[in-house]
Order: sequence, then structure tokens, then C-alpha cells
Amino acid sequence: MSRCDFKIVLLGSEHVGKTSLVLRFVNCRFSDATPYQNTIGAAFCAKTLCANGKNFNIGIWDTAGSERYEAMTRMYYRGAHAAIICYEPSSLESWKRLRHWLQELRIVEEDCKVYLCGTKKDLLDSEALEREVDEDVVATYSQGLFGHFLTSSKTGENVDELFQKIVEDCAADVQMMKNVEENRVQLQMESEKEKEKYCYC
Ligand SMILES: Nc1nc2c(ncn2[C@@H]2O[C@H](COP(=O)(O)OP(=O)(O)OP(=O)(O)O)[C@@H](O)[C@H]2O)c(=O)[nH]1
Ligand SMILES: [Mg+2]
Repeated sequence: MSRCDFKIVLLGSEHVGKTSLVLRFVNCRFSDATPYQNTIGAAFCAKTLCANGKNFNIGIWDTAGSERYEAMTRMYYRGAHAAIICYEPSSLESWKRLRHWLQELRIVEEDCKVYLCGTKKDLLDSEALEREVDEDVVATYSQGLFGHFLTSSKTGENVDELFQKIVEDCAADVQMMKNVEENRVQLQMESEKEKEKYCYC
């Protein structure tokens, strides 16, 4: 039984900026002064978001992009309601890898809502990096998925918008909402049982 209403998983090559995206969203912070540290296995964090007049607890799994941890990563996208697959528009390599993740995900979680995320928009805008992934290719590939966002964890551009869209899409999904309600009722019953255990009156 999960205390989170929705499970979101982040996938993508190493160094594309998954951890930075999550930290920007959860802590509203970005630091390029601290040296890059690759995620080992995966990291979890949670945040509450409001959609459709209701609050939802969302659990976010930030996975490691390194191929060394690939076998482990599968564990984290099992049961995911939504996946953010990240790539760097300035890296064709990261785009090729994104297609691999999408195929993998489809095998394990057929109904998972998939969002593409092009990261480090600030570096493209300032022309510090050049685009290697064609915009038209991305647009074609995004068709049939739930969305494509170009984000910057440095400036925060489009970060909240991405997560908000996910929660709104989940809240609009009738089957998913039915499961959320059932899960909440179950949790409530369990917590009442637990209270009774310690009540000696
Ligand atoms: N300028 C800029 N740098 C970024 C942005 N996002 C991430 N970075 C930098 O890119 C590097 C990699 O970021 P991470 O978030 O650690 O990458 P990751 O995808 O989590 O990497 P793994 O954990 O190895 O899979 C770090 O040095 C970040 O500071 C961004 O939006 N803008
Ligand atoms: Mg990371």
C-alpha cells in the first residue's frame, strides 16, 4: 500500500539533468557551483500538488542514468503512473538513449503516461551549447505521448509546468482516480486498526 497517490519516474542518460530537475521542482533550488555527482541506483522524494481542486501526494523516483545501473532501474519504473524521459537537445547520444527507455518502459508499464523533457534550455538560449537533436524529429516523436517540455533547472523555466501537467493528466484519468480513492480508504482503515491496537480503554 502506497502513501503516494501518483508515482513518477525519471529516466534518461547520465548527466542529462534528472537530479537537477527534481531538486529544482522539490526544493526550488539549483546550484552549478557544486560538482556533478552521479546518482547511484535511485533517489526518492515527494511533494504535494493540487489539481482539480484536490491535493495529491506525488512520489518521484530519480533514477541513475549510467548503464551500470540499468538492470536496477527497471525496479523503479514498475508501477509508475507517469515517466519523464529526459534528453539533452545538444546531445544526439542522449536522444538515442531516450528511445531505448521508451521501449523498455512500454514493455513493463504499458499504460504509463510518458512525457519527454529536453533539459538545460538556458544553455541553448545563451548559445553556450548547440542543438544536435532536430526539433521536428522531437515533435514527431512526441505525438501520441502526453507531452514534451523544454526545461531549465537553472532558471526554473517550465519545471513546475511539467509536473503540474502530469498531475492534471493523472487527476483527469477516471480509472487512476478510482484507484487513488480505494488506496486512501484502505490506508484510512489500516490506520484506524493500528489505533485500536494501542487503545486500552
Ligand atoms: N546550465 C544548466 N546546467 C544543468 C541543468 N540541469 C543540470 N545541469 C548540470 O548538468 C550536470 C548533470 O546534472 P544531474 O542533474 O546531476 O544529471 P543526472 O541526469 O541526474 O545524472 P545521473 O545521476 O548520472 O544520471 C550537473 O553539473 C548540473 O549542474 C540546467 O538546466 N542548466
Ligand atoms: Mg542524477
